[in-house]
Amino acid sequence: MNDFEQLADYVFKGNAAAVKDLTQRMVDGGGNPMEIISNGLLIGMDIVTPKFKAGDMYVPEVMMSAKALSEGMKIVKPLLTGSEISVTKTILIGTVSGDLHDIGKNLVVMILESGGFNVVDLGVDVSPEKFVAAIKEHNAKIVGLSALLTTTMLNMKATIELITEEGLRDSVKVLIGGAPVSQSFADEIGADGYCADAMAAKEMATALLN
Ligand code: B12
Repeated sequence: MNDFEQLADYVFKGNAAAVKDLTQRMVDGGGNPMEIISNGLLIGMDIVTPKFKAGDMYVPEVMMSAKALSEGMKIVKPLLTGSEISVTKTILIGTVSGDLHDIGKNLVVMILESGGFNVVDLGVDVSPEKFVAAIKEHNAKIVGLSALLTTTMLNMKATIELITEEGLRDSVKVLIGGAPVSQSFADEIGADGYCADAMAAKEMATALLN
């Protein structure tokens, strides 16, 4: 196995410490950061995705792989040059007002990062105003809203309404997710898409930006 294959295998196996060590060694040895991402780290996650979909891997294992990947990303991301960063598109994500659930959202963040997206995580209990301010600040192309409560899912609607009022609706796609929401709810509130899980979020985000 060469270093890239070894790195991919460590990501797949969720070995965060080994990913961190090997990524650092590759960087110290003069490895190209973009190649380390594309030919190593992301390849590992590409092994995980179909296995998760087929039911051969479960959420905790996917989270370990995603955590391992993010350890590697932390080392190489700061080394990317301006032009390399600008090809990665920015996605904002947050759990809507009144809602403190973030396990699913965090999983979505990790999987989107594994897909090469620049993800800005606004955290939990994020007001419509905060979403709008962040869209402006980061020039985001996609905003992801998470809600786990039947009461707070209504704040997704309020967030989309404010995005529209602020004249930003044509420049940003809105994705929603979380246990109580559905495609029909997405249609009802005028979201661009609903995703049942993190893998679907990565696929839909990729499709929306292409
Ligand atoms: C863990 C948990 C908590 C933890 C949260 C910890 C944390 N840091 O997140 C704690 C203990 C704090 C908590 C608190 C409460 N909880 Co709670 N909680 C849960 C529980 C058990 C699991 C949720 C979870 O993490 N699932 C695992 C993740 C991986 O799945 P997921 O969130 O669905 O995310 C996936 C997809 O939905 C999707 N997705 C998620 N977000 C997004 C976003 C985008 C953009 C996209 C594209 C996709 C996407 O991708 C994810 C990954 O594949 C659920 C029950 C359940 N089985 O769902 C109850 C549940 C959600 N909680 C519930 C309740 C009632 C509460 C409380 C009100 C309890 C109370 N009385 O205090 C409080 C509310 C606090 C608040 N203001 O938010 C109810 C909600 C009922 C309802 N219909 O509204 C549930 C359903 C439990 C129940 N059966 O009663 N909770």
